[in-house]
Amino acid sequence: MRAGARLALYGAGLAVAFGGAFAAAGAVIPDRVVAGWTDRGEMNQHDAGKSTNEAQTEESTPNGVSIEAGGFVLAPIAAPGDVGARGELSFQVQTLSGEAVTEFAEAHEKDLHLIVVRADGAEFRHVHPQLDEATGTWSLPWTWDSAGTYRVYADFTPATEGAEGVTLTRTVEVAGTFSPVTSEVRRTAEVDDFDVTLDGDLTAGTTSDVTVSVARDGKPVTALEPYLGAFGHLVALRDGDLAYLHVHAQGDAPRVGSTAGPEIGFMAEAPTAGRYLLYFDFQVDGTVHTAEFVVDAGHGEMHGASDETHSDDADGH
Ligand SMILES: [Cu+2]
Repeated sequence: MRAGARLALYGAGLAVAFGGAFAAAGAVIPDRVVAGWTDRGEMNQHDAGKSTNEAQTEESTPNGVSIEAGGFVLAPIAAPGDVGARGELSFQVQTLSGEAVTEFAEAHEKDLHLIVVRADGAEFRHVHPQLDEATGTWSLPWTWDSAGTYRVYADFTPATEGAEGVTLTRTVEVAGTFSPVTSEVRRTAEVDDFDVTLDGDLTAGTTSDVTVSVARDGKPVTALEPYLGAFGHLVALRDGDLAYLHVHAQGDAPRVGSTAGPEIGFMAEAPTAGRYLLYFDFQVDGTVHTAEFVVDAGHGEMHGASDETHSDDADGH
């Protein structure tokens, strides 16, 4: 199995690519735009010899819904089992033969990005555990704030030359009284003393401009600081299967001391119509904040769906 090629297709196929498929298409990416799967998207171009059937099958496999990908497995996660219990969250990335992986390639200033979110989209965390290079165990202090089923994502790049990024995921159950949150479309977020707004519509199968704007006390914030090598990070999860899309700001890495804002642009390509949960990380005055949005992607034009009635003037909804 050509793991690299398959991963490339994950990126392009799941297309949220929020940039990856966009890059693969050879289009021009504006400055300040964001692309997470650029590498995977480019890999896709080298894959032209693949049969259409094979490519289509693989493209339908979304990123970040499996414990296994690219020859790696996310081993069971150890974590406190109850709300409020202080402890540690730890895990290993292993090869298919069960060996712990101890070397990773740095991406966006970290060897591994850990995303933890409750299955209803609440309780989002984006953190960076420490690796014990002797054992291959990643860990960090951990306390759950609420009960429920959680999805834990390990987003990393293998140390092998030319390797593509891998996202593995597992569920973790946390005991306690569970109060699920029903997601509703939300384009503005109040986080700490910031008002953050998401503009732009998502349409399935097409690339859309999405802009995040940050204000404080009604004034635009132009003091967004570099964080993990970008002025802002966007994680997108597809509601329903929590397929994962980690997006970083495109363009030159910000210089130390430089700032940006109030707007950060992203390219978004939703693979399917329906709901997406977006988490925007940004840093001001040395503190990282996360704004949460919920948006619905509309149905785009379906290619090859010739046997379906298609209305070209269906703009009335
Ligand atoms: Cu990270």
